[in-house]
Amino acid sequence: MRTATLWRYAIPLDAGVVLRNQRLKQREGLVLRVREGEREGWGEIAPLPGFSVEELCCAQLAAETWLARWCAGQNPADSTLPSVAFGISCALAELADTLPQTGSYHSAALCTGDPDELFSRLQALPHQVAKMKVGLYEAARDGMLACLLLEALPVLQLRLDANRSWTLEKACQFARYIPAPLRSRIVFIEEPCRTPAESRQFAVECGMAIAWDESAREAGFEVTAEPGVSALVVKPTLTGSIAKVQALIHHAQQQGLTVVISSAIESSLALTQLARLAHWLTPDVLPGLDTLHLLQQQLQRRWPDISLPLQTLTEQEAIWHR
Ligand code: OSB
Ligand code: MG
Repeated sequence: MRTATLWRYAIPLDAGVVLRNQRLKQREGLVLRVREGEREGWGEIAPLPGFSVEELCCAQLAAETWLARWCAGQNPADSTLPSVAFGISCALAELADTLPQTGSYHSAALCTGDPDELFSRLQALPHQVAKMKVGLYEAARDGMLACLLLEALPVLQLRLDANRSWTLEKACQFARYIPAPLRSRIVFIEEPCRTPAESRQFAVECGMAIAWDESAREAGFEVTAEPGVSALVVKPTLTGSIAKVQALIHHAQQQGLTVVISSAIESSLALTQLARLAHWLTPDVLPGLDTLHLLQQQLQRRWPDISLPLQTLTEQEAIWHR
């Protein structure tokens, strides 16, 4: 017999989490548990406001419809809503024991905010790989800060993410602050410019490697080997089922791109599953999963060695059950 349960969660976020110009106060999502015989599997469905195409209410409806059919013995096609397809596929993969247990629990350290605090944090890193958001302030400030960090920490590798905020001129202005000998330690800049065309031009003209993130999710965008493009950032919650994520990763790797599995600020439940996916599908690359500290609680499962309090769902009322 098959059964399924859905819970809804809300986790307060750190005051400073700003996404696409909106301040997000709490992270909301759904958690599902499926059972068949003696086995069970868990998944999380958490569309990210400003990034996901679907909203939570539609995701809930789609999940209920899908799960009702599954409980009735059918095997429906993946939901067209990426967060729903991803969450359900995780739960089914656990049920079938096809998502390996070992996880990549070290990430590129996400740096936001205060340069002084940053410095001591980066020094203590086991891997000396950090990711810094750029494009929020003046390109000159970003350039000087990146340069300062690279000079102070001689083995530090930096991934930068501009979230499409620069014009080509601003991006080139940034690059001018980085002396040539330091540039090789900027592994890539994610989405430097407002359009993919400008980003490509920046990569070629300024000789800095770029990575695709939001562009790769746009209709009609083809992930291919191109001059100056070194990596693809994959956010499964914004992409779809594990099978779809796997196919995309395989394709990008065949094209010679580095694939970085990354978070869409999921709770510790999905984040640990992303760590397992990363260890399985991109074993040689540090994932971009350093977002747990933005949340004030963990959910249902713990991230190793993190002391944040744990919220458990099994003692809360479910919103749906079959
Ligand atoms: O632009 O990569 C982004 C998180 C939520 C939404 C968008 C982004 C992110 C991250 C995740 O930066 C952390 C990472 O990729 O290392
Ligand atoms: Mg990005």
